[in-house]
Amino acid sequence: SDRRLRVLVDMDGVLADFEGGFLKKYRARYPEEPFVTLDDRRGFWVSTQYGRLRSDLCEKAISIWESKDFFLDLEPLPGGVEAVKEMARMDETDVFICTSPIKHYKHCPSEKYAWVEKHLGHDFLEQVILTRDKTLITGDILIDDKPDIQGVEPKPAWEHILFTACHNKHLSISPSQRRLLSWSDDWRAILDSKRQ
Ligand code: BVP
Repeated sequence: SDRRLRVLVDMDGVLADFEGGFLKKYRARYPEEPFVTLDDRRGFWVSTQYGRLRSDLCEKAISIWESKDFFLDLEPLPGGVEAVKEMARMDETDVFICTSPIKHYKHCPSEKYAWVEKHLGHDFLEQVILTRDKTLITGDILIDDKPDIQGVEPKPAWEHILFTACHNKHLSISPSQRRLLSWSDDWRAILDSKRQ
């Protein structure tokens, strides 16, 4: 039916711990180099903040997520996998994982599928949307930790729910924008608010 609720859930920073996985592997590979603690993270782009710390650290940061097994090895963020499984079981609800792969495509896209299979099961691969432009995807809500989600569609169908992450927790957002503080927060109420 066209009254079904369609929920789009981002992967990195929402279901998978990109920031924690990055910092752990960066420190292991570059133990002598400076780093940014998760508490000091500001801005969505890790590479930009590392580049400001010292210009050569931008490419060192990029080398981490371009490496084999980076995306596959990311730990699930607390409660995310359980929440998405529960959403998928709800009546009149369709849930899709909507994630942007990096352009260094050797490992990332396949490892994103492998991560979903590992943590959500083989059948959930049906729900994966890889796109570099989330404005093209229609849905009622998009739960995503990126503050500014832009693309070619100026008026996306979804309401963006900002998922709180280390890099966005200090941002003041417009009064109309809603946040999900974590998967312990009331995501069910946000879904219910969009049902007809
Ligand atoms: O695949 C992730 C990691 C990558 O961008 C994608 C964001 O996808 P969504 O969360 O929006 O779906 N990524 C890349 C860089 C720098 C590239 Br140069 C970064 O700093 N942070 C980051 O997440």
